Amino acid sequence: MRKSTIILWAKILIGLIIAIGVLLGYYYYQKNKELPYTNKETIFKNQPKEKNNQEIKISQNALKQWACSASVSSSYGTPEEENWSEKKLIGEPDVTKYGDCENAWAPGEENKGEEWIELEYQTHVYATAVKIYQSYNPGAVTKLEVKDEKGEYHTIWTGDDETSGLGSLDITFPKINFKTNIIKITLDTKKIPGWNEIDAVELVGIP
Ligand SMILES: [Ca+2]
Ligand SMILES: [Ca+2]
Repeated sequence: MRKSTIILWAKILIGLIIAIGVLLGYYYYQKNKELPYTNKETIFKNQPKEKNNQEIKISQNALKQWACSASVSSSYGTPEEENWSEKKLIGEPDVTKYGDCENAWAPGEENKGEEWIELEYQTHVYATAVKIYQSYNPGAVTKLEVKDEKGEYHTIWTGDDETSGLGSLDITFPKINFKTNIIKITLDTKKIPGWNEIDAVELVGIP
């Protein structure tokens, strides 16, 4: 092989190594980048605002989980066309900026009125918080219920959802005396004009 050919191949090889390095760097940057969600805390009405030692201990031992399955009253996405379907509620948030996005769930109609989503999690926990990540026209959540192991629903929170922009509604409450792995969220989609989209829902609790 001529010397000039060897130099050419060496240059191509170095170029390829640099290109792969840049692509890998970009991939890890995207993967580890924090999503720009802001949060709006709402507290169960009987709970004092100051955190006491007991609560701090609870938060340290808490398990954080993302939904592993979901069912809904209706959805814009069909089972074939998964975009905006209930499947988009599963796992951690993946909408990167405020706006209409197929990675979030959207109801079947824009402003029909009452809609609900029900999320299931891997591990049963004594729940202490639920965080609802909303990515488009937030503020329509009206109620949070948790289902006990006998299948009964318990209302944990009702009220005004003041989430704005790309934000999470964080509902914290005292540790409840039964374990749960299913939660149900009710929305009033009439209340907030436009499509009310939810990206993901986190359940926090003690296993
Ligand atoms: Ca609406
Ligand atoms: Ca999502």
